[in-house]
Amino acid sequence: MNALEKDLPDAFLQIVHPDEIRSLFSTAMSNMYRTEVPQYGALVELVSEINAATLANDPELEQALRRNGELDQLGVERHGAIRLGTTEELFNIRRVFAVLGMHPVGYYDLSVAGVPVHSTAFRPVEDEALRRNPFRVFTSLLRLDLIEDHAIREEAARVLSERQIFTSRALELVEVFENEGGLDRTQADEFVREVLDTFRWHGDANVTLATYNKLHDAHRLIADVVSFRGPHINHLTPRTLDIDAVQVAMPKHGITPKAVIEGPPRRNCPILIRQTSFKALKERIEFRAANAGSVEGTHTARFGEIEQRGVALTPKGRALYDELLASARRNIQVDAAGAYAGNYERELAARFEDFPDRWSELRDQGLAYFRYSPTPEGLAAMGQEEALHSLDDLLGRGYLRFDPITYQDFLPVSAAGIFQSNLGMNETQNYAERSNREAFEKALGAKVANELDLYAAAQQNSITGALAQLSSGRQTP
Ligand code: OOG
Ligand code: NI
Repeated sequence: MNALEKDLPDAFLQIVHPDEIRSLFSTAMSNMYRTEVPQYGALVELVSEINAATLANDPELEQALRRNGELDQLGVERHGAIRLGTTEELFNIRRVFAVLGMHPVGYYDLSVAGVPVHSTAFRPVEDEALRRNPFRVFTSLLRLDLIEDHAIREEAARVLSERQIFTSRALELVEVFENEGGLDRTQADEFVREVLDTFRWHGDANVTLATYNKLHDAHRLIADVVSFRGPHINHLTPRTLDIDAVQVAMPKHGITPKAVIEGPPRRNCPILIRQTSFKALKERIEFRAANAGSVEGTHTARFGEIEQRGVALTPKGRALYDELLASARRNIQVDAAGAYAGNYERELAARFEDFPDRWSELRDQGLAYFRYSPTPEGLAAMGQEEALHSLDDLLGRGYLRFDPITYQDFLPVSAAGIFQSNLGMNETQNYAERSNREAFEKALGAKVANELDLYAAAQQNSITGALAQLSSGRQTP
């Protein structure tokens, strides 16, 4: 017990940190998904083999990950995705994720890609919390307002209004968290068990096969959200350090990946995020029968995905990324069956030759965010200098170094590609009505954070911290 803790009331001491509850939850979720979808387990093993080989071949990458505090968590790092049906579900999931130290960051409008949802990512936001466990959940809300058929909209809304996706104990514990400022050990363990239930797969549907088919014909996504008791986790995504190697190795392990990797091409300096997935599995479902008993059918929903994360881009870098990606996609479209995949990859690589591919260039041109830290030389020289110099000067003298800040978020075009692949969609039908961030935030009961602000703040904090370390013990001029 330290001096600070001595003065605190007993109850406070027993509170489990949200970062720890998140770790418990992420592990529990992974174990559950492993038993539910064995191919996920196979993919996790493949990724961990390839990560180990990549690190062994690239000591510089290993050092950078270590300095960023990302090495230890690499084996447990992942994101998941769920799709919700009602505004009330979104409101409550925000409260549930807050207990796990996860908050809504970013707004993604998927309607432009023909998927009737809008989304956010729940994730830790503080540097320290990200280092402890960066678990993220891409969370979508179905937009029934985009469905033209009035009868289907009504029916979907009615079915959804009858379900309760959280256990009453889970919601009680959320209230304890909100009122008391935390959960104790027993409550935290219980909370993880109760909340896990929300994300479980249900082999029995809420609706008859006829209703399912009707929903399915309107949009496969509506059937997936509406027909079940809860928002089953539809994938969990481990982080790989070499996505091309995993993509090539997948078929040898009996896993069939989608045709192309979403996001930027392979580069020396990875940017943003690259993702690929394997196709959703066809699973047996017991549908309700009109009178009594059940009728058997199938549903395709759950898949696997991997991601490789790179540096977070500034608004300027992101604009360049969006422009180059759009120009490649204008020229070559890949369909769900993978036609023209090779051409697309070549085109993408050619377009991205215009994107600087050295860390120093990315920094000098203000395209990416970096974390600054003092070098041993800088610390040794501490106090011997007359005055502190500019950032560039300190870098030039080798007193400071910089490492890329990892992108923690998602990309709308990539997310659309993942949706389309696992829903087996080909079309890019546009919904007339567009982005509706206000409605999303109203349902959520909070504003979503702007991810760019978070990266800018992380960079600035690192500069302030590094300069303080270099100058500690003497006056800053
Ligand atoms: C989510 C698809 C998007 C990602 O990583 O971009 C996604 C979903 O299919 O529900 O997971
Ligand atoms: Ni995903």
